[in-house]
Amino acid sequence: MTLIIERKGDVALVTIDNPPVNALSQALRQDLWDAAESLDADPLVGAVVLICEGRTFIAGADVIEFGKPPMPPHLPDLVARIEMATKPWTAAIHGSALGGGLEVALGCRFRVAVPKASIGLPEVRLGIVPGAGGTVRLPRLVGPVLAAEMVTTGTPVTAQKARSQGLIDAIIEGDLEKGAIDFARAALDQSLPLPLSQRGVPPVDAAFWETTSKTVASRAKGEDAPLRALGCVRKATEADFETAMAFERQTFLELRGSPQAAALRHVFFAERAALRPPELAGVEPRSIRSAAVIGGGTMGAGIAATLREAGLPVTLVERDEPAVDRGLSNLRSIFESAVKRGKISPETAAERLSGIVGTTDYSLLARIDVVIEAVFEDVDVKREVFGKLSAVCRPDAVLATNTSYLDPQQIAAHIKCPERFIGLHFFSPAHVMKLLEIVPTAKTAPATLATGFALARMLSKIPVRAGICDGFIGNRILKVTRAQAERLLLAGATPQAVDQAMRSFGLPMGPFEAQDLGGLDIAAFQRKAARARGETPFAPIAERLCALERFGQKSGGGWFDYAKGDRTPKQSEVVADIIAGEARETPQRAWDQAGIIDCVVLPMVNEASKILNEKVALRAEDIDLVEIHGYGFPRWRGGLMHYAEGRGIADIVASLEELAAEGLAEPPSDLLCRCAKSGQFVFTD
Ligand code: 3H9
Repeated sequence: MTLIIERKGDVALVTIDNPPVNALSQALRQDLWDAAESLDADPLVGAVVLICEGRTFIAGADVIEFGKPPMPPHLPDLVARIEMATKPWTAAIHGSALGGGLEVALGCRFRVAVPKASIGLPEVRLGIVPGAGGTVRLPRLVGPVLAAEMVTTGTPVTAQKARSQGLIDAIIEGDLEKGAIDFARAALDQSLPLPLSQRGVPPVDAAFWETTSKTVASRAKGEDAPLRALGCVRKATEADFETAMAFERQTFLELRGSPQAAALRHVFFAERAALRPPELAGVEPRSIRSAAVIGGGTMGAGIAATLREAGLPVTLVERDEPAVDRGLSNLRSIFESAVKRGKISPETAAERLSGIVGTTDYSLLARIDVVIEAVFEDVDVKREVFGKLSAVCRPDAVLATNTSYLDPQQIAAHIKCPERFIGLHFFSPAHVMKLLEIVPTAKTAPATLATGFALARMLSKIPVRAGICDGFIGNRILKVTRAQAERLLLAGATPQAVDQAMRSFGLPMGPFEAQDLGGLDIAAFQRKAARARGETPFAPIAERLCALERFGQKSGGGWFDYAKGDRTPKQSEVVADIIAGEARETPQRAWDQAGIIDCVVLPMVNEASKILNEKVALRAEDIDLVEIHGYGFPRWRGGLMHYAEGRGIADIVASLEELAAEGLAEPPSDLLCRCAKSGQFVFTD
């Protein structure tokens, strides 16, 4: 049973109980349909309240059913059935009313919600548009402008905004069930509002559609659903209700079967699975009630900010008082900028800052649960920090390093109780980037590893377990991206052409402009360390730029030139001359966008397959998450490995062989060749 019906005087209380998120499975749709029929027939019922058990109102259609043929009763019919019920329905919302959940609520005559509820149509995030009248009824309730914003971004609104825009009729403080029943009963004494299907849409200026289309297209970066969703809202303003409904349904069905929707569903489930790695089933994490960060630079301050956002008290340790002050000032800047961007209130910023103690005194860490080191990337400096930590911290406190490319086992070589040690690799800026690579050593205890994943959940990060190698998962693939980008320059492409091609693929930035933004000096430092280890990193042109102190935007030029105070990349004659000089020996050829993309992306797939084969990543979808959340790989392509499977592994193997024959890439790996037959990254030992 997914539904319970109780009588509360003349109000029927319909409670949905379909864990985990009350998604609208076929069984639930049928139960709701039957409830509408039986309650209409019941003379003792005057009104109906629809409420949910568990942590949320209806979170939407059941995404698991999207891969199967649609089964009746279809959601648009169910919403219409509720809307036409002879007894008025009131949706009582707690948690989230999302997608089909909001569409059901729009079919109800009234909507009430608790103050913390959030309400939205996030379908575009799954590569689809609302398919049960969301784009047609919502503009009739809140107007086309807010409706367009909600359906094209997928961002939910708060209960307060929903109330102010007429999306909900009341906010219920206190007990939702009682408040909703009282509301529904009181409404019986007033004349009923028209069902949304019978209302008109407020007019909107024609120029609005032109401007909004441009904004949506530029934000979408190759993703189809947002513009199609805008098209549906526009149709709702220009056509009658039935025509607009048919248009929306047609668009929904087309997109539901699209590769982009399949990719976005893949990411949706991968993100959730990432939080619960099967190898940690049954392992209890340690409790986390306090945290400390060692080092208040950009990385350390970002980590401290994200810990505070999760409500943890934070101790920030630096080597001397001026460094403590700088660390606290970095944190203040992070919070102030969040206030400026309207993300948090000044009060919240003050509260977050007041929860941070800055100190030089390690003895204050004696009772802390998790300590994260984010000092200079030097193994001796880090060892010294962990020497002090292992002397003062509790033996069961989790000690973590944020190193991005040193070997965590070397850092932890001398600590006491090494089973509590782990790598937690945050990405910069740590309070913004979602990815967290979790790197256990051979001695890390399962409970420590589980604590890393529990911390990721607390911080709303996407955790991916990574094995130890140079660069772990993400930076190891990034090295290949950058090397390939340079190979292209040597073979006749320009930095502009490479960046442009990668943006057309869906990346937010090309590899050269991204290096100019982050600074070329960091990678130069890593290459120096690699050479000291006897490796021969490939970056002939980047090395020449660094020798000229062209470190990127911060030094006024890198791969591109920059005018003072202007971040627009401009072609550089200096760089063009360096490339021409370095490319003297390399055969030149013309490059189109598809060729550039293949020359960058396919070697990334090749490296990723080695990472899988070496078990540095345990699952192909973990690599997808690393690329999406750490490097801006287009989510709608499903990540690097999902893209590779869709493109065809056999085709990739053949293309890599051609590139390798021209000296433009490594030959395909054994795993890639093995997977070419099945077309999937599934392998057995
Ligand atoms: C839609 O509605 C289309 C309609 O317009 C038209 C139809 C005709 N279905 O996120 P969590 C599972 S499209 C199936 O960790 P939280 C999830 O996989 C839909 N399963 O919880 C996980 O399973 P497991 C539009 C779903 O508390 C478990 O629930 N709606 C669905 O952190 C817990 O999830 C959306 O896009 C689903 N719709 O966050 C909303 N949703 O435990 C998507 C979740 O086995 N959902 N699951 O790993 C969310 O945004 C969050 O789940 C929510 C709760 C905010 C609700």
